[in-house]
Amino acid sequence: MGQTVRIIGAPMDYGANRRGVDMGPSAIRYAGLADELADAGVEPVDSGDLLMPRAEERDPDASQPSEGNAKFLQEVGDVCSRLSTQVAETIADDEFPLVLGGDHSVAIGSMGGASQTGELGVIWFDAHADLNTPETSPSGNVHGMPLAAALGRGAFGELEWAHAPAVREESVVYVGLRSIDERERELVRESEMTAFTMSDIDERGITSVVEEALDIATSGTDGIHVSLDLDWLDPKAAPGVGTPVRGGVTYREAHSALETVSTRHHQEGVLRSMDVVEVNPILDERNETATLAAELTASAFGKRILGSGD
Ligand code: HAR
Ligand code: MN
Ligand code: MN
Ligand code: MN
Repeated sequence: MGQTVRIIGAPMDYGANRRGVDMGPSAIRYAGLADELADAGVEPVDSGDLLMPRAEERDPDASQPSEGNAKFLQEVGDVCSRLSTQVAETIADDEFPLVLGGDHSVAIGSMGGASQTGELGVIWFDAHADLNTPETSPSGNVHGMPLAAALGRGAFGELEWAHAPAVREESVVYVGLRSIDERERELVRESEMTAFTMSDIDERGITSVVEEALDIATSGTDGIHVSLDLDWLDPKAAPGVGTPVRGGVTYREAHSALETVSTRHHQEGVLRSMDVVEVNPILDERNETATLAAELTASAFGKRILGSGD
């Protein structure tokens, strides 16, 4: 058996605008994640879920934005602080942390933990830029802010434990970007981050784009974090997400992208951590999106049509 992959469930929905993503970890497990990972040649171990109070049980008044316009920042900060510790311990034990969301704000914890053992590169497979701050966010939803938090941008008082920045701009690469707020657009253009939009994928093909993303994210870093937001895919392939955006990658392009990641990982051991987020079983059709999440994760670890490995 290969590497041990430790599954860490983070059933958080404080960062999203609608309920349901808290059921993501169960749905992805139910879709056969452990068997898929075993098919990929790695050894899955499941830590279960991080405990968290349900959003309905929170006092809405106590959860009023304390920093600009950010809902439930206190709660998100508490969960991500615990998640970060668990991710860091998993890496210290020579295991691979695979975080199941939950909404995308869990990535603040994943990146916070993964960055404790050296310079971290990040590949962000997402329709969205997730670069808002409590000041710029049009929605107040923290799942639109995790990259800003990890880069140490904006006033995230509750997240001071994160010792941001967890990542540097030049080591962050977007793949598949197609929905971006006006302020985020300016920030991306001014920054040293690399953004491969859907148009780049149209022009160059997914494999070439992901190869270059890997070159950039691995350059000058000790390992990379892959953040897979299921709304990266076209809603036809992944209907069970809270903020679907037309024009995303196809089923095959998604597999190809993650297969490209695993090929590089087998050659150079580049992957340090991963999260799979935004699966919303309430909005899904027959657990299709959760199933896809499990399959794509297996592709990232080396599952192939004709078997596993290199
Ligand atoms: N940019 C918008 C906001 O900040 C939408 C965020 C969309 N949510 C996500 N992120 N699923 O990837 O509210
Ligand atoms: Mn330990
Ligand atoms: Mn996202
Ligand atoms: Mn998204």
